[in-house]
Amino acid sequence: MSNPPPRLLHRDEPVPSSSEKTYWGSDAIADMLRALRIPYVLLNPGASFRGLHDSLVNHLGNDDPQMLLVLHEEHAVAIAHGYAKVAGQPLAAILHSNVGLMHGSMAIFDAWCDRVPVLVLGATGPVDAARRRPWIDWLHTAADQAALVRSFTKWDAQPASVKAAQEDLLRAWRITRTAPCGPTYVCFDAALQEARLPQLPALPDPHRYAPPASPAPSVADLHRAAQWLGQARNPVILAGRVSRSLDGWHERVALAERLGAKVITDLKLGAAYPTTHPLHAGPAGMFLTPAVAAVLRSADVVLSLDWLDLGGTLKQAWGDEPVNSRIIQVSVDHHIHNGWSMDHQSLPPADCFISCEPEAGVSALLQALSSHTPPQRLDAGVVTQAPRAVPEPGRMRVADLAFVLRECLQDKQVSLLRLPLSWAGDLWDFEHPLDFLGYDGGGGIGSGPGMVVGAALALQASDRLPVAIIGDGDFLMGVTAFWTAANARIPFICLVANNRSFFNDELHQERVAKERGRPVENRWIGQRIDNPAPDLAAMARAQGLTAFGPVQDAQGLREVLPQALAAFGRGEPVVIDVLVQTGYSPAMAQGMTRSAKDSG
Ligand SMILES: Cc1ncc(C[n+]2csc(CCOP(=O)(O)OP(=O)(O)O)c2C)c(N)n1
Ligand SMILES: [Mg+2]
Repeated sequence: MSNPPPRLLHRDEPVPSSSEKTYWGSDAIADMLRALRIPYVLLNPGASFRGLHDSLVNHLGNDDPQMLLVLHEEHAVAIAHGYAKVAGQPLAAILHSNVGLMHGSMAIFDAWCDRVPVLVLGATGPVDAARRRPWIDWLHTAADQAALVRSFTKWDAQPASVKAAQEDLLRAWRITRTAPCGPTYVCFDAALQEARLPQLPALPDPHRYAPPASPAPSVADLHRAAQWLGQARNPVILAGRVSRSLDGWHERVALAERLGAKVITDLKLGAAYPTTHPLHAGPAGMFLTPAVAAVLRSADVVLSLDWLDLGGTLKQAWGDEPVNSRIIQVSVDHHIHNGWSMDHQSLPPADCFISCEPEAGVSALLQALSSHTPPQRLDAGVVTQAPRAVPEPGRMRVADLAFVLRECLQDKQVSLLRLPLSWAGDLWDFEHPLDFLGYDGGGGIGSGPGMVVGAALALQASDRLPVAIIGDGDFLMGVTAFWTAANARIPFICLVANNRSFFNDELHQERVAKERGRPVENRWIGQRIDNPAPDLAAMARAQGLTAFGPVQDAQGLREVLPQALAAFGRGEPVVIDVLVQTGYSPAMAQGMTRSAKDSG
């Protein structure tokens, strides 16, 4: 197990409890959480888990794990999600019954779609109806609470004894961390939490319940894939859902170089390949740009490293024509697919399906191809990052925002925790797996602020500067997540690309209006966040953050950034409201608004 991160700057310290002689069911549950070395527990309080709450404060002293209070359950899970994107390890989010779980459900879906581990814990009013308090305990109880989230969690349980609760926590902890990772849910009966125990049970040793390592590729599949790749004239690697490991990063580069393969990356996912490398096929997007689609279409062999939506991506390149290249798929994602959630995306062809995690697959392929001579095509036909225009006075596009950020932060190791939908892949270079963390998995607006807080929390142990850029719609839906950062002193710099609109949907209305021959000028109605324009900096300040803005132009941003960095240096979370012009990259606008009848 990895070491827990260093302590936060601020922890609410309880007065010590008198030396304890009596123990409770929830003490044993809390002990198990400590044994699992869960460093932080995110929660919004609720009577259904008041027993566990007491155990965390008075039995464990609010230490290992430390509580982080959130103002909305969605943020509890989103913070754990952001943390897991960096650390690869789960935090616990405790959600009150049934309403807290309902509040948290969108964020659980996001974590599920993003394949990150989160230990979601919850509670129910006493399962024994005779023990329920009138009225409220009945509202706290459902016959099958986990049914609310079962379709997008990997496993759930409602243990009936303390021993079973400990075992269920171990199982949830193992399953959530086994690839494909995803949230698990354990629901504790209020009566079990509040039952007096004659003594604390012995704790199982978590080391004996660790998740299995990635399965190794089958020898026959590996041999076939290596042969195809070795003989390919135009191999292309789709670098998809990979880990934040630096070794894995270097091995992907080594494999691409050995094969002379071009590499395509995806802006929905964390950095997977150096965008400055000559074999990077061109700026990433949430959809392929025409230039990158052409690179893919030229492939005679495609190696997908758990690419998100391989089927849909092949369709972007080949349209309705048959995919005439050999497809090698390296993924364990099929293990998580179910009949409810379509986040498995369309069914891709796989001429060779290697069932293992991408890192293990790449290592094995490198070995299998160790005597392969790299072809002389390292710089052939490469699409480089677009030239970056200097901002003009009085204008602020998202590209200008990116330009000024690069200019002012070039000497720092920046981790981009999040980017807005209006971002284009050529605005920033990624040269390390922590340079960019990707999107939210499920497309849930409002997830941004919580995930920013969680990712910044995980990065506290590093030298990195956590910077996020989020949409104003995302900010407004999730802004109270920032209070937790102020309360716990988790520093970051978050810029809001504020176009005063849910602009993505303006594009949809424009598309529909065009199709129907109706006035596109009306696309803004029911979309614009204006009249009055919310004061975003004031909203951030109201959460206890340091905030600047609205910044109107590049010069304004240049003036504010040093102050933001100084505040960050003092350990403060910072928001900068930047007014930007509306606009998406053409590939994004087209990809987002296409209709079912469009082919390709
Ligand atoms: C919870 C939720 N509600 C609504 C949507 C639909 N939706 C997708 S993008 C978007 C607009 C987001 O606005 P903003 O963050 O400001 O980004 P912009 O499109 O303006 O760049 C909305 C409302 C969603 N994805 N999630
Ligand atoms: Mg917006």
